[in-house]
Amino acid sequence: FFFPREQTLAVIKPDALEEHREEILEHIRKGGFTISRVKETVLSKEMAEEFYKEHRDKPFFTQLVEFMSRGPCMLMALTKENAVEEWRAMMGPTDPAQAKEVAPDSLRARFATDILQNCVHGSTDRERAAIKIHFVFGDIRSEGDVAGDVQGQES
Ligand code: DGI
Repeated sequence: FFFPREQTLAVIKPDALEEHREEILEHIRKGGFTISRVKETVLSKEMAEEFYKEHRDKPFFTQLVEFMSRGPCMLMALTKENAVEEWRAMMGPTDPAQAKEVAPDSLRARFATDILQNCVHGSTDRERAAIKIHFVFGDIRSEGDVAGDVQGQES
């Protein structure tokens, strides 16, 4: 039978990919997410600007783009029931200082450097998740993608 499952776009950012890749991937698996698509790449400045374009008027936009394009990111489509909300919960609040207060087990509490270099990204709603998954993976399987468990996405 068809069991609808939700997808979100998750990113392990350059600060964390170097140091905490295995621990974060372990959290993702233990949290019951399926990694349906994955791509490891260095974002160009242009891609980072497009990815975070809703923040283009913020004072930290230039820093954010520099940081996101400074080294390899791991970009993933995560599939699970209620994936958007559950991945945001696993990430914790944007600022790791706040994360340590309110969500000490979250990824940002444990692995983020500061409010800018905060180790992971996750979509805030289903519509944005769909847009970002399309932006990152498009319709064509590119090199570096793996075929994962895509149960629940078909028909
Ligand atoms: O969805 P989030 O990543 O939790 O947060 P967001 O969409 O408000 O911001 C996107 C990213 O921009 C965030 O992960 C890190 C950076 N950022 C957000 N607020 C600040 C910030 N960077 C600095 N330097 N200062 C901020 O206040």
